[in-house]
Amino acid sequence: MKENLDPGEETNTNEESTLDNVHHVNNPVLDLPQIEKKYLDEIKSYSQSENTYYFYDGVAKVEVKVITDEIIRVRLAPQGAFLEDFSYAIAKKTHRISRHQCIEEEDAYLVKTNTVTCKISKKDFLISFENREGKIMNADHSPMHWEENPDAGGYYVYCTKQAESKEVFYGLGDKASTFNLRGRRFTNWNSDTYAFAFNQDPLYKTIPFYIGLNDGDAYGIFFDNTFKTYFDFASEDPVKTSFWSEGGELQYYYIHGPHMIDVVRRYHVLTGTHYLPPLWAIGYHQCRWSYYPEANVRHVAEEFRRRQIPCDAIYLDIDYMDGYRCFTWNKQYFPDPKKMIYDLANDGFKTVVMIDPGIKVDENYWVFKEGKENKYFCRRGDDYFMEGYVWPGRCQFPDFTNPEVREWWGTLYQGLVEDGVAGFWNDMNEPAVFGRGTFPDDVRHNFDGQRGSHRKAHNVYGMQMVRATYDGLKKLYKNKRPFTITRAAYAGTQRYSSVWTGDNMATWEHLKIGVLQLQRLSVSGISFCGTDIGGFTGEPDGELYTRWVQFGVFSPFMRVHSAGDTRDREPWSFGEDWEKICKKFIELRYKLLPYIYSVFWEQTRYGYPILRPVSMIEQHVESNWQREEEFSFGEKILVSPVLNPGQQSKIVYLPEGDWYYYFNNHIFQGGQEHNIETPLDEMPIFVKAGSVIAEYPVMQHTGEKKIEELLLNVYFGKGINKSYLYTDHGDTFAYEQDVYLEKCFITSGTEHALDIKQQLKGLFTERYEEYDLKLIQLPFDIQKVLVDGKEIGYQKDESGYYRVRVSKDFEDILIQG
Ligand code: MIG
Repeated sequence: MKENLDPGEETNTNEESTLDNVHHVNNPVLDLPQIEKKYLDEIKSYSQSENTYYFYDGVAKVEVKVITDEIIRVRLAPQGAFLEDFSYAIAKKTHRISRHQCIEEEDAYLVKTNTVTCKISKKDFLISFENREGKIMNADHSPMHWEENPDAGGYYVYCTKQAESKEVFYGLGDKASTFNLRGRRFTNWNSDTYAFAFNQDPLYKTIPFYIGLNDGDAYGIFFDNTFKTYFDFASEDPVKTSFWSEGGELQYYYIHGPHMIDVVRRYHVLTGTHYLPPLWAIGYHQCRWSYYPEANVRHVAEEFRRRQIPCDAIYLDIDYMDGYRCFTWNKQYFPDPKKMIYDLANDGFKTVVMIDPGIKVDENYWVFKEGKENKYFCRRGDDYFMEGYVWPGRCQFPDFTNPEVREWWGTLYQGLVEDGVAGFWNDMNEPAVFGRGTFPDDVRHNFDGQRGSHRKAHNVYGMQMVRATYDGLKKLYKNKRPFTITRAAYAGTQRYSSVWTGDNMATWEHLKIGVLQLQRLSVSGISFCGTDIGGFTGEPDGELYTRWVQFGVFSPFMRVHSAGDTRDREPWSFGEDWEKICKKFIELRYKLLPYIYSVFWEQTRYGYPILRPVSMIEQHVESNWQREEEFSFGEKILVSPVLNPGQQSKIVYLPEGDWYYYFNNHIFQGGQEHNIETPLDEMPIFVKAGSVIAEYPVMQHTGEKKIEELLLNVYFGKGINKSYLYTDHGDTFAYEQDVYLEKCFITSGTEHALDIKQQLKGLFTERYEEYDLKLIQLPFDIQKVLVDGKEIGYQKDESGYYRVRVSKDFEDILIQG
């Protein structure tokens, strides 16, 4: 037996006697391993099971799994045992892979797909990803490492990548920071951040996904870890980009590009896309905290119609409830909600109401009673209920990570749905608790049977709430599409909801932050997003409000909202001059509806982001990497919102090709900057040459008019261009059974002719018979128009544009000069 030794002293005993010591010595235990950062060591062995490859250093194991030809997942098990393969973010587990194999070389293993090679170096366990030509897209700076967490259990896990000297980084969801994230560090911990500041972090959402762009080539990293996570983009050390977590597994996906838009598309392959919203959800929405009583709601709605300003939805914030009890009505303010909602609906307004997670502790309140009886509320480590104050007073909180609770929560909406409510707004689901901010770490969660403390469930709490909401509504509405909006989110939330950016401020700086946040959300998998137009807290003047409405037209979600203590915020609240401009721009949103709806389809069906920053449109142009204000909505319309008071003009960069200034159809040459006049009733909006953009007549709400003839604006362009137009019922799921129409217009223009071909896909039939083609800036005078071989007539309208009426079923139009 050894005596108590100085801990620093070397002991040269063999293994057997060491074990002996551990078993028999009393105090202290001499060879208890120190808690320190541990790194992967030299690879000792490797094995394979189908599309998964394992590498082992004698203690730790690394799994390299081929998910698709372009996506590879890496996982680390410090003691060789992986956690259960479970994720709230991932939409679908199995995908098509064409080919994969592992080749052993002298100093490395190469896991190869058709497009990517993941190289795992034997000696130091460094992992890198290469393209087919052997170019390194992304590489470890140090081997993956970890440190035991003796208090909570598990490990802090770390991954450190090389940051190339010119590499730039995008993504991470709602961060209120510069668009390029290089030089910054971020934390993901969903937080209720009223009146947040530029660079404040964390905010409401956790999207642990970023895009690296280096030397013109892009890739993505998705760190699927729900604990508090951190990202450092060459901030601590200019040659390193790292991400780490306070728990869970070191698990990340490498997503190949090299085009940024494909990285985003593939990220959507992993985490799903947005559901197709009902058409009304992409109209203009009016909100405030709060419209009540009923007479006020009706008054606002009437004013919209009287002033002929389009609007599709009106929101009821928390004051519609009885003492802030979810799923109840304040009968004093709303004596007959069903009648009110019915009348509003007749006038073309959908009603959207707020639902929070906090359930009032009240033995006479059915939701509380049901939750209590069924043990649906979250409990602390020592089994006390998680209680905290929110709007209703003392509250308990459903554990939305429990599938049974989600099921129940979904049914609670039945009454409101029967009352006619068309959409739901889930707030405070970070979760927010007055005073201490959120739940304490020891709160326990079901985590879909995986069990976990709040450390693990915090960042998915809001996502699981809105998932329960969406899934419940989907059943209640039968074949109608639900509309949901959430404040908190985790990666994958797009499968259940749209989002807004939370409690911003009525300042010009916040308008700019909004432009950054919506572009960022869009490249981070959450395209259906919006800001509180006008700013939540504080008072905008007419100019700020109006410029924000202009940006709102090109926000995927367009809603004005403001805090409880603010003055009126309707489009007419700032006087006639501003009202006129706001009206013009809200009308523009409605004219663009067929285009906007088609862009949503491209997101839902194909995973394309709705907003596309110039750095994405032209990633090969280095000067674009830092641009923050120009972005396109879909592929065809590029804007640059006006972000300063009194701004007379603005420098706008246009990507290569020709662009039409929307308000007068003047052509600007792209690939350069232009100084664009910015009078108050205009903003820089450009349409790409060669586009066919359908236009609806101005409607007061999306269901107001049946389209009798569809106007197609044809922006002449040289060469070949494709434009897509999508239509369907607008509010059902029939599109899942192919009851939709996806049209593709292929234009090809020369000095003397324009040819337009149409291809159709899907089973939906429109009620109108004809298109009204408006031919913009033809470089020739028309001599002849041939539709499917037959000559037809054409005219010039009062503004001098050629107009041609053709059957909607045409296959080919040849316009000859
Ligand atoms: O503690 O429901 O972000 O949009 O109007 C504030 C009242 C709670 C915060 C939301 C805001 C909403 C407000 N809510």
